[in-house]
Amino acid sequence: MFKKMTVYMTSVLVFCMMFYQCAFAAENLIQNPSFEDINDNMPVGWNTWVWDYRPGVVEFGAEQEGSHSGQYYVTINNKKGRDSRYLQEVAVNSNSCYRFSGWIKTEKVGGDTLGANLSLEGFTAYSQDVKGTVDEWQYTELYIKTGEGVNTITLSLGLGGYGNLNTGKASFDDVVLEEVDSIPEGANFVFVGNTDAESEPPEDEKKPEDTEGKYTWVWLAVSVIVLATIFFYYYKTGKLKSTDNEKDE
Ligand SMILES: [Ca+2]
Repeated sequence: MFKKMTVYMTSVLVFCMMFYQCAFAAENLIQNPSFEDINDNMPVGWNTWVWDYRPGVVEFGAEQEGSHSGQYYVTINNKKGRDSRYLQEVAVNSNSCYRFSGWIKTEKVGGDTLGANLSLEGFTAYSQDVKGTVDEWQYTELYIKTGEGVNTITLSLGLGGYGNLNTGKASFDDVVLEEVDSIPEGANFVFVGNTDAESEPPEDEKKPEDTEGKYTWVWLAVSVIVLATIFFYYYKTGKLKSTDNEKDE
């Protein structure tokens, strides 16, 4: 009987945990984020942009050997100093926080100016950039906060940046845009919206609230109540007593 009850209680706990995981798992908002959907050597869902475009100066394309995951990743090869990017417009919620992350490696990227990075089109805030020749995939991220009335943002995977023209080759794989509850203290972030709000962060940002944490407590409380009810039922019907006797034997 005691064994039966333990199994039942464990099942209830596991169910609660699984429900929590499914209900609150973050969703990647990017289309074709690992670049596995390739058409004519270009990633589906992404556009390209080059400052001072001239034929043959910049090569965009998909490669297969040494991906971070899956079969493909994408590259930018600047043969002359350029600001070159893959761009994708993504729908977002206003007054929300996001984490934009991805993996980058480089070949012979100039060290004197901005290297390969993640950013947003139209903004001069960048993720930690990667320069020189770096064979191992490097994780990099940039937090984003959207203001009132902001419905879309345009993600940029770039080599160089505004006023930062660079040469060499940059590779990108496994980019993720996910909504987060708050921006970690001291994290690099870009505010999209009314610039007045940028100097005076909204109230919820000054006191970041861990809503995910709150949900965890709700589910823990529910689990405890369910378990307590079962326990009480067994105690009341006297089954628990016989269970203890069985255990003692
Ligand atoms: Ca991939």
